Amino acid sequence: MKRILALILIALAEVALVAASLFLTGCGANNTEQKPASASAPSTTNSSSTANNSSPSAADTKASQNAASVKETVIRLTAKRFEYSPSQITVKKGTPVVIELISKDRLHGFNLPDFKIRSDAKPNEVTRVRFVPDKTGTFTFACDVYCGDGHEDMTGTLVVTD
Ligand SMILES: [Cu+2]
Repeated sequence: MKRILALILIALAEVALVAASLFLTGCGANNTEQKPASASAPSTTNSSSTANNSSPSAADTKASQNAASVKETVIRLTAKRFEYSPSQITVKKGTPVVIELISKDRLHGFNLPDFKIRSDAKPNEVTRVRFVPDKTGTFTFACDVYCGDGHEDMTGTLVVTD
């Protein structure tokens, strides 16, 4: 009878071991389930590949930005005592304008109060001013850095057309 009890105990111990090993492999199975979850990291690389798909569209927006920069009106405006060249600029309403300011002699200013634009015009250095004219008309820009006798006459005209 003692042998039978011992066998039963051994059997129980084996069952417990099997149950424990099942539990452990169950945990292992959980781990391997987590690895497929980390294998869903490839799915995040899929989503990053969709991010790659969106980066071509970002390249598209860059292209459209390039197209927008093509639509920009770029004007080189030279300042010198006591005039701007050209003295009259004509741009289109709604089209971005980039004015590239440069001085031929000393520091001047570029002040376009109707569009709340002002900038320095420095010698040997291009200063860019960008704005979008949102109204039509004829507007005056002027030097706002005192540059000598005649500074007050240093003005130009911006014409914005439809
Ligand atoms: Cu001036």
